[in-house]
Amino acid sequence: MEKNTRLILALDVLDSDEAIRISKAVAGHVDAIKVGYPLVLASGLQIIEKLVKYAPIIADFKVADIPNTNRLICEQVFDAGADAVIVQGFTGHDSLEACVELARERKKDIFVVTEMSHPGALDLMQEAGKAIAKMAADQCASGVVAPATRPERVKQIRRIIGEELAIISPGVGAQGGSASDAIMAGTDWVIVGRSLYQSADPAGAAAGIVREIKKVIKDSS
Ligand code: O7M
Repeated sequence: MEKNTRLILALDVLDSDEAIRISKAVAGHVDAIKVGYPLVLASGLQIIEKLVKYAPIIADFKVADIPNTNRLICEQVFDAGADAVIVQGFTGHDSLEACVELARERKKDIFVVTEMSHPGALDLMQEAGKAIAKMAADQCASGVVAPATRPERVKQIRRIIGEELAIISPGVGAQGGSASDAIMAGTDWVIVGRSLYQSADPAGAAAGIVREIKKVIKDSS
């Protein structure tokens, strides 16, 4: 994934025509499009090959199973044309290794969820977040998912994983997080859903976030 605009669209719409319309509109403003269960369950896995012409596709299936099942899932998703798969880290080193090994064979990417962005992540997930980040780094995953809603956690996770792995951060806009705070905390890409796909002008909304990101980077250099 090329680091250009540093913006990833979370395309949680259900209708495939709408998904294509929005992807076409924001192409050029986003470095990748994240598709997950809502769109794929409603439109089928073949939606991935329809969208991949607009941007690289990150398949957010938060894969969380035993190693063999994880590998089978990731195979299907890579075969469908996805460039990256998001997996959970809490299932442990062997489950993660199955995904990372396959991605290496296919020259694809795996992003590992550490701590999630919603309030309930504090109940159980946060405690394991740093250990998951370390495991992702030890296994040489492509990157981790860390919450834009808690920039201080992004900072801590960056310290743990170093500079080799990427951080992608959801929670900007509808969940209250800010793109500039997340970028300043050390995230590489912000993931934005509702603020883009519910906008009357998704391209304009995306361009606005990209401008904000570029400004904060310029101001801080
Ligand atoms: O901008 P939103 O809130 O409309 O969308 C955020 C997207 O990011 C949506 O697709 C969520 O499923 C996803 N997400 C989170 O919001 N929080 C997380 O901690 C993790 C993810 C995610 O993408 O996981 C990989």
